[in-house]
Amino acid sequence: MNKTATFELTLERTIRAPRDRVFEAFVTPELMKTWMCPRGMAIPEVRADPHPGGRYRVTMQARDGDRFTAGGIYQEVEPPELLVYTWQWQGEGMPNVETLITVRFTERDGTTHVRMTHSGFPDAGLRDSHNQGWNSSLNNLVEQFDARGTAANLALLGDPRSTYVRTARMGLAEKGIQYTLQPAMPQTPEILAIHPWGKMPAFRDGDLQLFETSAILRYVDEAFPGPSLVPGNIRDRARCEQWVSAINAYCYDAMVRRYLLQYVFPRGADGKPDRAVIDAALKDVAAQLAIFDAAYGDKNLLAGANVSLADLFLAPILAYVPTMPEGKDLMKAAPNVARAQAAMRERASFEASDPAR
Ligand SMILES: N[C@@H](CCC(=O)N[C@@H](CS)C(=O)NCC(=O)O)C(=O)O
Repeated sequence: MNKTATFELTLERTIRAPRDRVFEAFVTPELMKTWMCPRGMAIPEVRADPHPGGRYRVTMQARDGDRFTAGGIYQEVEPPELLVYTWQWQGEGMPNVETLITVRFTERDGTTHVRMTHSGFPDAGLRDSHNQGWNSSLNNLVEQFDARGTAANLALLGDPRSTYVRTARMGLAEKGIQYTLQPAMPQTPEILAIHPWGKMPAFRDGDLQLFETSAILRYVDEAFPGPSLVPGNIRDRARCEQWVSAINAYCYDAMVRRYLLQYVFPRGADGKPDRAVIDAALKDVAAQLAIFDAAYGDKNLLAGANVSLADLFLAPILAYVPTMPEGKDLMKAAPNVARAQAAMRERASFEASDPAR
């Protein structure tokens, strides 16, 4: 061990599973593969010989194909209570320091409490980067045993009536991810603690905080398994991005801010909707629906062969249009949009994110 090393980190988790099964997940290669890397990475190779003096090796792979390998020697293996092993990164450019991991497994009312100490870091920076990596990995571990574990880590803050909140909820549902919806209104301290502009949604995954729906769903998409929310093909991916950007820049303004919200929160004289604002918005809404009508043609999706962020951004906005006085006529004039929206309404993610539920 490096004698000058003094930094260490400790992480704890309570897992709803028997202690021997949690212990196994730390030392059995097929199980280690399912969680022992930060979110968004995969483990293509793992070897383990869990007895004192035995070696292990874990290779992690990032989405861009870059591989990182760590390995070490088991010092103490006492199933299902204690595991002590050295940890050292391999390969050029990796920190050349041998550190030590101690994991204690304690039974608590039918759950297992895991306490992991990783010691021997020569500086706080290296300790902190490992802290992030292990936090993410241990979250994976918790979810391997109990999908409800995700809901304890993931929180989406906002009002379910917001189209952006619904977009985020649809994305999470499409991925099959459990999360907690924390009701919160814009500009409140809960939202402002994450979103400097005070808008919703805001998002938390453990210690990670994010704002902006697109960023939230990009993270969720890369960090979790499940169907991809962006097309695999580069042209379709660019088209997806094009529609997300246009919906954010033009459609939300016309369809929601200047049209829907004008009826819901009237700002005209006598507290009535401002007709001039609505009429101007209506022209833009009709023009935008015609653009989408042409874009859909005989298809029901905006980009690629599967539902993508583009569809998830548009569907919650379109869901409000027919509820407006002129909405049904607007939709009648755009039959491809009406058909594509009907297909989106059939999706479980649409139902699961229904603000009325
Ligand atoms: N660009 C943001 C837009 C979020 C947004 O405008 N949210 C609306 C609700 S749909 C909001 O918070 N409005 C309240 C406000 O502007 O204060 C995103 O993509 O998340």
